Amino acid sequence: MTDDPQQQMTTGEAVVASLAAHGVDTVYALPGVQNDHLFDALYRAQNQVRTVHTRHEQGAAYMALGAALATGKPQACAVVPGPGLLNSAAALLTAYSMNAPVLALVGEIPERDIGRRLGHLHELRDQAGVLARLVDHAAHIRAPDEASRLVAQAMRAMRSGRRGPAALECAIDLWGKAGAAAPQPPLAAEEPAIDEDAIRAAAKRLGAAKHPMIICGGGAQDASAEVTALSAMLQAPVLGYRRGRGVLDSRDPLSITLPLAHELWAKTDVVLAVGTRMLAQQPRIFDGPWGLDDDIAVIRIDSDPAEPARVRAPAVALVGDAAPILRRLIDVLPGHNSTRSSRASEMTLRQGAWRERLADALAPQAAWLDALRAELPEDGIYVDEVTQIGFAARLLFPVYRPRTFLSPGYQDNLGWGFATALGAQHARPDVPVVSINGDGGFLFTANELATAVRHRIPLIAIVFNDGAFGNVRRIQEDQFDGRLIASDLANPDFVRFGRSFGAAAERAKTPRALRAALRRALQRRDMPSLIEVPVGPMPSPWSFIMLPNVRGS
Ligand SMILES: Cc1ncc(C[n+]2csc(CCOP(=O)(O)OP(=O)(O)O)c2C)c(N)n1
Ligand SMILES: [Mg+2]
Repeated sequence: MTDDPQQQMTTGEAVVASLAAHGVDTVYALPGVQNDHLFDALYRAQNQVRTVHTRHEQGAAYMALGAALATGKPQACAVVPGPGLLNSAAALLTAYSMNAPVLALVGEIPERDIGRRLGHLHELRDQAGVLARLVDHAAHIRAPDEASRLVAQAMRAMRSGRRGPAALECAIDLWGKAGAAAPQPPLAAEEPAIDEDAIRAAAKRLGAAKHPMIICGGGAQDASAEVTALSAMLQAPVLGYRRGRGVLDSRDPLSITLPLAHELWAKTDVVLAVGTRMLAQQPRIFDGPWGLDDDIAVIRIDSDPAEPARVRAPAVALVGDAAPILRRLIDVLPGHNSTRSSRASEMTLRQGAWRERLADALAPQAAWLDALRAELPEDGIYVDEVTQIGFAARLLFPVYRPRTFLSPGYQDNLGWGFATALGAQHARPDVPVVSINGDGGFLFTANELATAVRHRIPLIAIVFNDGAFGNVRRIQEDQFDGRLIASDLANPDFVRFGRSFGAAAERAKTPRALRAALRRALQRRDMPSLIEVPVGPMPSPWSFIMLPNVRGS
């Protein structure tokens, strides 16, 4: 590779140079013959782009996802075609549903044979069609002189409109093809102009609101300062459930989770929804909704122009990146808003009552989460899983900063957590990352302990071991008269399992022991730690999550 734009380079070299030009410093990858020339380009570019190889393509794509979520910046993974791509598909699906900028570099069979069904190694019928269903932006690279333009376009697509993953394919015989390649500078993201009429309309509605509420989703994670300011101006509670946690610091009396938001919902008259699908409130899926009637005005801020009216037409729609839109709203609101008296004492009382209720109803989960919160520093990152502790954390784990509570959103796919957390820890070596897991979910990607050891990634993984797909088992007990099927688990000895990889591993049987184990793990900055926590069945969180309609429609 060279700085001279006239020099010859291979397609692989041109792609890697373009990634570096876009600030991508890592490719999470698993090699194979179709991508040999890409990996040779990565070899040559090691001073600019690190290659972190994993033990399964699922791990590579989840690591890129975790890195994207923890940093808010585009990340890349590289996989072979066919089975390699399909192995990464659950992570790409999750990146799509979470609007996370993950670029997948995907190999292909020889260019001339695509579509001929000759039976090439890793051939997947209509791979381009599969990719087009997984991501919004996909392209096929055929030559070095196309590579940097296609990388730049993919990067722009991942940062424009609804954010999300992209894919670039290249055939086995074209990664190594040499030619002149002119580097393409990054393209500016396409950002719509802010609709000033809509800003005024939103400011009027909010200024006149008696009981406003702000609802944050993942799209609000980079607008924490703005949401905090607006919340204070309006004395509006801010709901964050899964992806919106941490936008408003949990220590703020106005920062609320599902149950308290539901308590306030019947009276709410104006909602400012920031980067959220409003899954809990709108009538669209089975778990909910809380209801929307004509007495509630909803103002939607979303980067996807199709989202605001997808279920129900909003009172006002503002399309674009949340932070600049909220800043305009903050400028204009004072002309329509009066100084509001503080709701701090009222909200503190309500918070206290719910904390007590949840800590009582979900006592075992709350005790383990208290131990974790007590040891995890303020800027430490918690990575969620589809497990009893995770369901409770979404309701009661205090979160202090944006991008420190990574939860998978509507996919809620079991087994996403450990490898995603590994990517988060790799991309944020400056802060500790803790991955919580059930024994079921952990073994989806526990093989990546080998990656953690190989690349010296100091992730802390806690495995809550109840010997079961506990959530499934409880449903079978409660709703199917105890006809248990496919929900019991035969597990390894997790401590010996972790140690066999070279990780530090120990067992903690009480919350106090968990705190001590976490303190020891937090000292290790060049090796992963695994803490097994043996647990029994836990009380159901679902009555606090699937909340009834309180508005009639
Ligand atoms: C990809 C995927 N497969 C299956 C499920 C269904 N599912 C939800 S929770 C669960 C059991 C989780 O078991 P474990 O990780 O041990 O957590 P526990 O409920 O025992 O705390 C299953 C199978 C899912 N959410 N995602
Ligand atoms: Mg379990």
